[in-house]
Amino acid sequence: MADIRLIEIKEDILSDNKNLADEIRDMLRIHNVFMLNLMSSPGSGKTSLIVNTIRSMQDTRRIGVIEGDIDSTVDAEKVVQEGIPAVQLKTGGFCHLDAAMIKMALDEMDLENLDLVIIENIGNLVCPAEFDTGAQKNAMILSVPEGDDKPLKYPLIFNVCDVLVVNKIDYMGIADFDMAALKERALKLNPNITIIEASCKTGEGIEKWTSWLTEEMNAYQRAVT
Ligand SMILES: Nc1nc2c(ncn2[C@@H]2O[C@H](COP(=O)(O)OP(=O)(O)OP(=O)(O)O)[C@@H](O)[C@H]2O)c(=O)[nH]1
Ligand SMILES: [Mg+2]
Repeated sequence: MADIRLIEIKEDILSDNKNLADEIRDMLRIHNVFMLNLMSSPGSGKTSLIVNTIRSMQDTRRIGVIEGDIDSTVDAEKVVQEGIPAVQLKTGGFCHLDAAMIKMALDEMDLENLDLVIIENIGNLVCPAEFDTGAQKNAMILSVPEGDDKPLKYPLIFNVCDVLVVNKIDYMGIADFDMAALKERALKLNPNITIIEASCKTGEGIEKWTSWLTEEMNAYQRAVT
């Protein structure tokens, strides 16, 4: 089984986040690595989607994962069980990941032997959206039990994301969730956002998600080379 590298963040080292994020993108381009920043509330399904993605794509893409958590290594353990290298960033209270933290994690990774790095950001709909991590694309999950009103309450995260996965659609009919209203609200904030309905439990929509990711990676690689 792969090891978990553990980095404990002791202080907020944010100085010039945007410049460092751009430097990270330059570094990733040199190594031809695509990085995806995955954000959502606690429990909406980030780790589940990462595990599904690994299972669908690991035969064709070399994947690494950066796990961000205030404490614990439980999510990183789930990733290494899939045979995938993981770096755990323990933020010790910070509710977001910033470019400096991601740089520390990437320095621990063998970028020469990776095609895709997925960041599981801290479970939170507010702070993570404020920090550019250096990822090529931002993704978010909203799960059905959280409600269709979240774009009204947390607009920034919908603005900065390229794709929205509406997860736990197996709860439709149980939860009082208006999918059409959710889509209208999300698209009003961000007309370019791609919306994918999925369930990490039943597997519905996972192929659409991996197709989106594969297309983005292919477009990136065409631009890099
Ligand atoms: N019914 C159902 N349960 C799901 C689905 N996706 C995830 N879950 C469950 O939801 C719970 C939380 O999922 P995680 O993947 O750990 O969520 P997370 O976003 O990584 O959570 P944090 O890392 O704590 O922020 C787990 O019990 C999952 O099994 C889904 O599509 N349907
Ligand atoms: Mg998780």
